[in-house]
Amino acid sequence: MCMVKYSKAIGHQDSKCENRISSLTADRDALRDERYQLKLDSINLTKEMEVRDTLQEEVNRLNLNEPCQEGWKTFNGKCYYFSTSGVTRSWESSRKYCKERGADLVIITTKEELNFVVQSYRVTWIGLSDREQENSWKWVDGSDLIDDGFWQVGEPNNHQNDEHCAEVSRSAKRFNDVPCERKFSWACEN
Ligand SMILES: [Ca+2]
Ligand SMILES: [Ca+2]
Ligand SMILES: [Ca+2]
Repeated sequence: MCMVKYSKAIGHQDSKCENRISSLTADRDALRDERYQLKLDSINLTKEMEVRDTLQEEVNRLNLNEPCQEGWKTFNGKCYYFSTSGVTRSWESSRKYCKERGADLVIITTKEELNFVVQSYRVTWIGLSDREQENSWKWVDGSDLIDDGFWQVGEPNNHQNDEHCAEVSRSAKRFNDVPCERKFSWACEN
């Protein structure tokens, strides 16, 4: 054990003790470095575990035959809800229904998805509107409508300056802008 001894000149530790102290200091620094490295390892490990869990959830979802909530349909790995036949809502109210279930109104980005959605109802609300800025059509996730090939001929026409929400119909298989307060069936996507 290192005892602090004083030589005749008071205040001078003996050199054996100094060596011991510097050795302990080095040990302490090494432990600090090690602890820091362990912390980094632990952070990385946590991140890796999070990624692994997410992937595992995705694998489970894909392996199951019923990957979506009860009553929802699967299409290309996404889940869709189609409102009960005969029940209709305004665009905003339809959207609220979807959001309360962790989803949003359907965003149609491919011809396949369009065909999948239009077969459900005569007229279905979709998550597309120009409510914020006239003729600037945006999906409910904030993305712009890039492919404008899905409008019916002559649409969107903003009839009577009061058409700011979009629907698709089974007959037209194309988008049309209509007043948002109208009541239609709706489709959610998650
Ligand atoms: Ca979609
Ligand atoms: Ca409009
Ligand atoms: Ca229209």
